[in-house]
Amino acid sequence: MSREQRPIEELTIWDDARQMLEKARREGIETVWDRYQQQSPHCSFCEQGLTCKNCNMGPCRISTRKGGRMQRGVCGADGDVIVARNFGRFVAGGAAGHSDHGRDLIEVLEAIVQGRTSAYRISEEEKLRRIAAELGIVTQERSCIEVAEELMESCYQDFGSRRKEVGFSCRVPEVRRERWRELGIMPRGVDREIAEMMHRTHMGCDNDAPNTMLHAARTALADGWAGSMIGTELSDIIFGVPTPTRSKANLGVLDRAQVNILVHGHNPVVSEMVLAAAREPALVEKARQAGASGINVGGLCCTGNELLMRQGIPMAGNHLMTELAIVTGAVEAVVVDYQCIMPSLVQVAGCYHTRFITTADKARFSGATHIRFDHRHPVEQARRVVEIAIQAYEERDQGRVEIPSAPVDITTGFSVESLLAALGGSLEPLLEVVKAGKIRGFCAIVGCNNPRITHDSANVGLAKALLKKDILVLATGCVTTAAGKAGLLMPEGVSMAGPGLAEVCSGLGIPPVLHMGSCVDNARIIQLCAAIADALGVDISDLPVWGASPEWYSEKAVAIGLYCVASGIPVQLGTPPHITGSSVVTDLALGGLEELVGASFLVEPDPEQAAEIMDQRIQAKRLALGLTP
Ligand code: XCC
Ligand code: SF4
Repeated sequence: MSREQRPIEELTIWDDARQMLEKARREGIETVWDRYQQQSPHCSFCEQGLTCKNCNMGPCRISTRKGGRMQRGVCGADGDVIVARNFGRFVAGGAAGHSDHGRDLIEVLEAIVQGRTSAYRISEEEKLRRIAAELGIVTQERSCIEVAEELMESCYQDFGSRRKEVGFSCRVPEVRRERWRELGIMPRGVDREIAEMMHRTHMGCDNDAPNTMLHAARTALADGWAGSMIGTELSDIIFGVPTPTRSKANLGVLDRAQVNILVHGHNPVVSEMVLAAAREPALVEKARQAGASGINVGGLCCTGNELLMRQGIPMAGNHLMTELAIVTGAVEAVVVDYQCIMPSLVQVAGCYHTRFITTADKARFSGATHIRFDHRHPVEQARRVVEIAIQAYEERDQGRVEIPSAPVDITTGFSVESLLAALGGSLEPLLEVVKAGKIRGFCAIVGCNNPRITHDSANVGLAKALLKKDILVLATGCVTTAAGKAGLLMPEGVSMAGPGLAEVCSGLGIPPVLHMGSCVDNARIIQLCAAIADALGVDISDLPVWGASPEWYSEKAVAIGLYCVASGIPVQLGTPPHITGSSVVTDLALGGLEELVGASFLVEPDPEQAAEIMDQRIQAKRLALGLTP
C-alpha cells in the first residue's frame, strides 16, 4: 500500500531535523516516520490492551462488550484482567531495563573491589562513604575498598529475595513508607518484583486487575528506589558527580573537519571509555594522518546525557534524531550499548560509510560490528572503536556531507549535590523562594520522542507553558536536547519564564530548566522530592510538584511514571498507555490511585491545556501547605 508522505513540517519542529528529513527523502532513506505511517492505523485491540498472547490456547482478542456481555479469552480472562496483565508486563520490561543497567554498575564496582580492572576506579571517595553511611554501612577507620566492597554487597542484595525493603527506601519519608507497607507495595528486591510480575501474569494467577496494578506499582518502585538509584549513585562514584558545565546541542555539533563518533544507548561504562580513547594523543595524531583535524565525540539519547552531565560532551540529538544524525553523512561511527537504539540504524549506517558498532552481548544487532566490552580490557576495546572510526573517515564522501545549522549553547550538570552547592549547602534558600511564591512549584519533564507527536513540540511546549507560570522545570532523558535546542538550558532562557522564576534564576545565574541527567537519573529527582518533603515535615504527595512525559514511547518511561505516582508525584502523559480497553484499569490510573498513593496520571496531549490543569493542582497543594496559591 503506498501512501503520500506527510509534509515534513508536520513531523518535527526543528530546522536541523527538517533539513535532514529532506536529505533522507532525496536519498531514498526510510525513517521512523515512514515506518510509523506504514504501521498506521494500529490494531485497535492492541492499542486498547485487549489482546493476550500469554498462552497457547490463545492468542485472544476481545471486545469489551459483545451482545451486551463482556467477551472473555479462552481461559475466561476478561478485558480488565488482560489489560492489567499487559500493563504489568510493560512496567516490568521498563523496570528490568533500568535495573539491569544499574546491575552493570555494581559489576564494575565489584571488578574494582576485586582488583580485576585498572580502567575503572573510584573517583569520588567522599560520595562513596556518604552513600555507604546512608545505607548503614560502617565507614570510619575503614579503607575505601573495604567500604566499597560492603556497598557492592548491599547493592547486590537489593536485587535479591532476602530483603523486606530495598536499601534506599531509607530516603523515603516515613509516612510514605508506612503507606507502602499498608498497601503491600514496599519494594523488596528488584529481580524479585520483576519475576513476581511475570509469575502473576501467567495464566491462572493474578486475576484481579487492581491487585495486578498494585504489584505493577511495587515493581516500578523497585526500579526508582533501587535499580535506577543504584545506577545513578554508582555512576557518580565511579565517573564523578556532575557539576554545572557548558556544552552545545543539535546536529551542528558534528564537525565536517573531524572524525565524528556518536555514542548512543545508556550506560556510561562503555561511552566513558570511548571518550577517553578519543582524547588520547596517539589516536588524535592518527586521525590527523588520515586527514582529519581531530576526533569529535557527540552524544545521542541517554548515554549522551551521562557524558554531557559529567564530561560536557555536546549532544547531537535525541531519540528521533538518531537516524537523521547518520543522514548528515558526517558520522564515522555510532557506538552503542543498549536500549532505545532503533534497529534501523544498521540500515541507515549501511547507506553511508558509517560503522555501526555494538558493545554489549545483550544487545547485538545483525549486520553490526561487535566489539564486546569487558572490565579487564575496555581501554583496548575503546581504542579499537576509535581506530575503526578513523579508517571510516578515509572513506567519507565529502560530497554527501550536509551538516545543518550552528549548534546552540546549553548548561548541564545539576546533580542534587551541585544544586545544593549552588544554594550554599542547604535546601533552605530554595524552600524560601517556594514559600514566597517566586517559584510556585516544580515539574520534571522526562522521557522520549514518539512519531505519534510532532517531534519535540510537546516537550518544548509544556516546558514553556510551565515556565510562564513560575514553575521550575527539571529535564532528563531525551527532553534535555529538546529543551536545549529551544534555548531553555541557558540562563538567558529566563526571558521565557514568569517574573518570580526569572528573578530567582537570574539571581543564581541558572537556567529556568535544569538538566539533571539521563533517565536512570530521575532517581535524583525523587531523591530531591523526598528531601524537600522531609525538610518541610510533609509527605511527597503534599508537595507542589509534577512529573511529565509528553512524548513518551518506551516501557521505561511508564515504569518511571508509575514510580513517581506511587511515590506521590502526579504525572502527565501526552498519550495513554495501552490500557483504555479496561475502565477498571483506566479509572485507577487516572483517579483511583489518588486515594491509595496520593497521586495519579493525567493524560493530556495539549501542552497548554496540560499546564493549566497542572497549575490548578499546584495551587491547591500550595494552599493546603498554607502558602499563597
Ligand atoms: Fe529512550 Fe533514555 Fe526515552 Fe530517550 S528518554 S527515548 S527511554 S533514551 Ni530515556
Ligand atoms: Fe487467551 Fe487466556 Fe491464554 Fe491469554 S491466557 S492467550 S486470554 S487463553
